[in-house]
Amino acid sequence: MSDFMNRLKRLAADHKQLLNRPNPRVAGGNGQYDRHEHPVLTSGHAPLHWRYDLNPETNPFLMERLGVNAAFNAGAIELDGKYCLMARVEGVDRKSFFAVAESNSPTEGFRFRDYPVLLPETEDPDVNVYDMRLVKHEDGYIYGLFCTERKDPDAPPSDTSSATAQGGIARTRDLKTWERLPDLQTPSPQQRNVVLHPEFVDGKYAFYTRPQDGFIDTGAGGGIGWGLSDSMNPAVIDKEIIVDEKKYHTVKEVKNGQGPAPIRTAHGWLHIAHGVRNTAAGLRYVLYAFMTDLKEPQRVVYAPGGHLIAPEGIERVGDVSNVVFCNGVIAKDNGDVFIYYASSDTRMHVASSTVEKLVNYCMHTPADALRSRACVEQRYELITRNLELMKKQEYSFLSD
Ligand code: M1P
Repeated sequence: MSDFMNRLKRLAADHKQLLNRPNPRVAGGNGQYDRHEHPVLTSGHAPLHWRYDLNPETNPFLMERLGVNAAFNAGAIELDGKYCLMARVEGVDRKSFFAVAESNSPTEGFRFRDYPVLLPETEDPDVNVYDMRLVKHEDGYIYGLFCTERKDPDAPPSDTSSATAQGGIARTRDLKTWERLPDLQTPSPQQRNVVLHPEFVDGKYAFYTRPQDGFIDTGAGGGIGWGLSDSMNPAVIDKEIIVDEKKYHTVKEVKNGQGPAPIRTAHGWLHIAHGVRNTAAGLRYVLYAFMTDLKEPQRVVYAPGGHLIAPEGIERVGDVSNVVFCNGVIAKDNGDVFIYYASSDTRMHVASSTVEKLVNYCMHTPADALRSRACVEQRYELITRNLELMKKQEYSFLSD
């Protein structure tokens, strides 16, 4: 057999092994959720026929011709009995694009479809698109809300990196055929992390936004915003209010952003978001949770302090290290919740939980007390209650 064929067979065998790798839960979690042993999607999951020219005549060394650098920040939806991830796939040329990976299992066996999404453009073509939230809206469409990035037209010629970010919108019924709609218009100069609320509010489309003055720095943009629009074509928000503000000396001190669309529960809308703080080693992104009122989804009713998921182990390292980011979650009718989160702008993971556990976490975890002394007082209260319990016979093993 030729070297070409030998190499291709080996590549195919390795790829198959990666795709079929079992992904058991990791025991010993903190009660809020369980991690799983392996990432659910990586650059290595990209099909060989996306990356290699498989013709020995034109590619005698079987080189990668269009490499894939990363697969991360995936939207998620359950459709026709399949778990579908809308991954942000990044080519080695740094451009991101969207691609659906699906599986019959929520935690393993994800395979990309044969082709990535050929997203229609607006009259002002996107230079880069990323971080799609998939929202099944009560109007019957599945909306894809994503960030569309273009070079800043006001940047001086010497500045070849300033960009502008806006909320891009497309819709579909089957994740195959896409209709591109005009970008969201808001009073803010830039937008990222725009998410559609799944239900009408006062007969209007409701959006979570993240107003920002600059591309990286949110400036006066004070946190996760909220606004209403009469239509989706075009979607126009005249007035933006802040739902969940960034706050000094918390996990969302520098900025924050809505994750996936919130989950409807009996006790309110359950939100997963990301919070960012600065450190000597750069920005640190963690996930946190909160709940809003069922009738007024813009009103926070429970806000547990601190992070829900922070990067751990291998998750801490990647193209943009010390980052976890979530824009996809699947909540099943039986109450199971699968949180799809990316680590360090490189790969996708899943954490398994339930609506019951996450609601309990939100309702009964103390809010951030915002000062060291007040936080110690919170802990004193917990310790004192526990020490009382520990006097009982059935707890004696804790003191042995
Ligand atoms: O690099 C970390 C994340 O940075 C951005 O998120 P935010 O706008 O909240 O800072 C996004 O580019 C996101 O894709 C990326 O994971």
